[in-house]
Amino acid sequence: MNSSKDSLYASPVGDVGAFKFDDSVVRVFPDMIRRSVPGYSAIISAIGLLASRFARDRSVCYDLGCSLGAATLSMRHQITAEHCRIIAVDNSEAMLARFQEVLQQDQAAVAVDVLCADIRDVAIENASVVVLNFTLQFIPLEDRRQLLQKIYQGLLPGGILILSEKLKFDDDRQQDLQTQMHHAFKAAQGYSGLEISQKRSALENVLIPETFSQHQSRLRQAGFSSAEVWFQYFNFASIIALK
Ligand code: GEK
Repeated sequence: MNSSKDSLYASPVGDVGAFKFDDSVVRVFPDMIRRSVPGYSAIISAIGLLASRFARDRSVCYDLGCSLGAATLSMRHQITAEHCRIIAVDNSEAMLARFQEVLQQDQAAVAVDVLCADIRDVAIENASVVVLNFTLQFIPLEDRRQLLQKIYQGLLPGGILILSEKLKFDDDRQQDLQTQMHHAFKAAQGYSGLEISQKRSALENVLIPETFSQHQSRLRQAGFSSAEVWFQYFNFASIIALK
């Protein structure tokens, strides 16, 4: 997917406002997420592999908080189940307008429905695969439990939730180290100190990370029989939760 280079926070911004998924972000999003989230491309590829294993005939795969549809496209090109479709949901109109353009250039047997909605309001039914790839972290803390319960209930027996998140750590030294290593990763990707600190301010109170044990216990309470990390790169992890 073509994308402009992310330089949104390259110049000093007097008052760094809260981060929004608007047109300016959409223009640079693929470059931004690849240079900001360690392991992003590996996770996207693995979502396709997992979907090819877990997608069932006549079931639905959900991509919740799909942005420009990277996880949807990865699944779409690897699913071999018959009469399986993907429902991709995001509440940013700007993201979905661009995603629709991308979809028009993409050919594959699996149908994709794109829905502009809040993922808290979307029914999850007949699901074999649900993806929350760096989306739950933007949902208010008090709504996360209900969303995960809804996903659990909408999954078929043997279904899978792939949950990728930025993590925080109980131990202060670990928290500082992982944060510094993430910033070192971003610096190695060409972001300046100013870009890193202004982006950090913009995401404050917008992206709320939790610890792995908070995620694991809530997933178990929602009904999942097992929830384990299958991938981690510094403070970014992806979890497989099994129904
Ligand atoms: C990827 N999964 O490339 N309802 C619907 N969408 C929402 C909501 C909500 N309540 N809150 C946030 N979003 C993607 C990357 S980005 C992650 C996901 C990031 C959407 C928001 O509009 C944005 O598109 C996405 O969640 C988060 O695999 O930018 O760090």
